[in-house]
Amino acid sequence: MYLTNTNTICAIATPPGIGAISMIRISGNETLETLKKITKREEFSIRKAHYCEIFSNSGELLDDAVVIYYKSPHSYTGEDVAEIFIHGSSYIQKTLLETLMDLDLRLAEPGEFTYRAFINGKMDLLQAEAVNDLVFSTNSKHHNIALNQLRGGFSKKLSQYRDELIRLTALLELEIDFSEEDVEFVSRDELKNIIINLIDEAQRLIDSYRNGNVVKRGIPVTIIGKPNVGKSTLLNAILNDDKAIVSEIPGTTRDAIEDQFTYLGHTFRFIDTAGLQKTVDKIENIGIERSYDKMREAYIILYIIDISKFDYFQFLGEIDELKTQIQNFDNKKMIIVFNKIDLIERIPPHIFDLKDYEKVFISAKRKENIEVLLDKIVNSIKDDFDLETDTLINIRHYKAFNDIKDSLSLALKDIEKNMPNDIIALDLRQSIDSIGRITGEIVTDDILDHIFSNFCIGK
Ligand SMILES: Nc1nc2c(ncn2[C@@H]2O[C@H](COP(=O)(O)OP(=O)(O)OP(=O)(O)O)[C@@H](O)[C@H]2O)c(=O)[nH]1
Ligand SMILES: [Mg+2]
Repeated sequence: MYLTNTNTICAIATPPGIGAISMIRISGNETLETLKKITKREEFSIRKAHYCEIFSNSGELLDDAVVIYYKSPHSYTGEDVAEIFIHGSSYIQKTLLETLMDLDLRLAEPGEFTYRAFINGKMDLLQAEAVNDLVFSTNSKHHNIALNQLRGGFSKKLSQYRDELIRLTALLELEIDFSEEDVEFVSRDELKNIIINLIDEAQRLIDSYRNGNVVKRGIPVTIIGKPNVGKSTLLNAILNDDKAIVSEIPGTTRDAIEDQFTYLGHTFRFIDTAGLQKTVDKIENIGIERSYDKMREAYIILYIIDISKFDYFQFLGEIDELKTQIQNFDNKKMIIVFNKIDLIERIPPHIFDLKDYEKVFISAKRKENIEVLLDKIVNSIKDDFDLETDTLINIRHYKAFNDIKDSLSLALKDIEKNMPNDIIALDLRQSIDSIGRITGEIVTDDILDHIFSNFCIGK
């Protein structure tokens, strides 16, 4: 999209709308000239705050602003950059952007500033992706992983991994040059051991993606139960929003509805589902199939029961039914949520016979004990998501590490089959290429387009 484009670009970097302050960013060769024109000021020191008047193209005094000028290459993009802090009125923002465009600046595409930083060697692709992760992080774990990646912690590790592969490949290729003399620069056993260690490390990273992705997208908590027990009311109570339709008619929710919610530093994805019942209604049945899918996806299941209608033996039957539907049901964490406690005078018999289950008593409608439930959810995950900072959180990296593992496994097999050095070196070279795809040394334009188009404008 913007690959060959070298215009000077501009964008509002702060969130859209009205605010106390708004920041407009400029990057490219025309930055300094543009600043002079809009401020009617001749001198700008580098990386100093300047209090300036800003004029529109028609000469109208638009605002008093603070301007910072960064000279290439010491800037975010590596180009000349300016940051203009204006009052956050929509009129000022709009008029200043129009003025900049009249001066032949172009509106930046999403992620274009970071794209330029990547092209100009200010960061590798992994770090550029981490910028986006950092911007979108909603909890400390996702934030820590993204920050480590942005600051190059993971890139450094990758480059050590890559150096080791390059060293091995070079030794193998050197042996080819000396093939007449039958020398061995690295013993086959040593080679095998190093490759096994590298495969183990790749596998550890591949495995880390499962929890890394959960932390990034939110830990899935699926709300299930019979129709009309108050599942949607509970979702709304947790989100403090009228996200899901609630009614006294059983079968109100037809399709799964979900939203993120962060509590005590954990981001959860709460999923409300269609009530489980036997029905001939075709649409409702599709919804119920989806409820099962969402249960399979769940890390935690909230099983909602209308306490005023609780029936012990019916409940045991329902759990048996779920076990037949959900393969690894016993491995999931489940909390039984007895809802509508406002309707009863005393706890029905048999409830305390359910000793093996975590239980909470709430009134979703009156928003009673919602925090007790949330605390139980947080307690149930214990330290499952205390992740290493080099956890994979990006599917692109996950796929690349699978490729790395595959080519290293092939190398191992080829060594065992006593294949010639050049074949083994080829396997190793393939894994080196896969690392290059992560850091962006080998990358196609469409991959770059895809990565940067998910960014915010102005970043
Ligand atoms: N008294 C009382 N009524 C509740 C409570 N929670 C929900 N309700 C009522 O129960 C009825 C059903 O609530 P919903 O949240 O739509 O139930 P649901 O489980 O989502 O139902 P389906 O979508 O049909 O599966 C509504 O009339 C709610 O107002 C509660 O804590 N106390
Ligand atoms: Mg519902």
